[in-house]
Amino acid sequence: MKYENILAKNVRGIVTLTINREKAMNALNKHVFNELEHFFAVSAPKKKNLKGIIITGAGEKAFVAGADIKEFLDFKGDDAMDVSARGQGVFDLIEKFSKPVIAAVNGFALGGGCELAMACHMRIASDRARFGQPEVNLGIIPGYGGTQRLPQLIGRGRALEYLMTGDMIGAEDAYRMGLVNHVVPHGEEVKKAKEIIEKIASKAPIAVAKIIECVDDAYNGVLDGFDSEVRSFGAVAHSEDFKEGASAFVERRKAEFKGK
Ligand code: CO8
Repeated sequence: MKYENILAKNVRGIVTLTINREKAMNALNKHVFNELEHFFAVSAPKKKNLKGIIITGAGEKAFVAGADIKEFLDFKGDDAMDVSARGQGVFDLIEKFSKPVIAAVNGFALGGGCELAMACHMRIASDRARFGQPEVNLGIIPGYGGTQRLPQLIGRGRALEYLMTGDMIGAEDAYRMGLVNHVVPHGEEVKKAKEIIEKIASKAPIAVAKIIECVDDAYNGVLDGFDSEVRSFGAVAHSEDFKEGASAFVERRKAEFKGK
């Protein structure tokens, strides 16, 4: 598959994967999902001597500013559960990948972008990074695992606050809350991620793979919150408020929600 929305650069076994839609703040459209899926399911597992993968965003401003809101406008509510489940499936490939995957967060990581970063095994933030799940401003809820992974990382109370207010989290606060592993001066996030991957590459690969597997099992085994998220997402995606929220964003006006 020829990638057009992501760039994959392999330097001595560390692949830097750049989401490459700078003009749209690297928003995740269906093509990005297709390419990410192909990369993690087909291309990366075949790479010999792969040490790890770094995911970052093109340009200076955004890691990924969310799912592509413009794609939602001709979206039929009936497709919503499929879209949510598909996004979760692609992010699960990242979470379950047997080598370290690190998000180098170079700017806004909002909505699906925050969810992508949280699906990675670790997050390195530029001091300019800003995180958040602003879906509530659009009249929907996170659909790619955000209601599950945010509480796992920062705790239930804080996660509920950020999910319900849609407020953004700055890099230092993200560090204090455990959302990111390190904060570095802007522009040094990929370098820091490489240092960590090089260190892990010196450890036993099967042990590393098992650590990833065991940690994931602990989080994903007991309650199936992900299923519940898919059902709830399907329900909110039928609402008038979702159409209003997405239209208001594109028209650059304040949304007027009706609770319908
Ligand atoms: N989708 C599409 N385009 C976007 C997005 C996005 N998420 N974010 C930014 N863009 C575009 C803008 O429309 C603009 O394009 P244009 O120049 O053609 O008008 C360009 O990127 C630059 O954006 P701004 O002019 O807005 O730049 P600012 O620096 O003023 O603001 C922000 C940057 C704060 C990042 C702002 O763009 C913003 O708030 N973006 C939206 C953030 C957001 O709400 N993200 C959540 C999206 S919903 C989501 O991710 C749901 C996940 C689950 C979905 C399941 C699907 C069924």
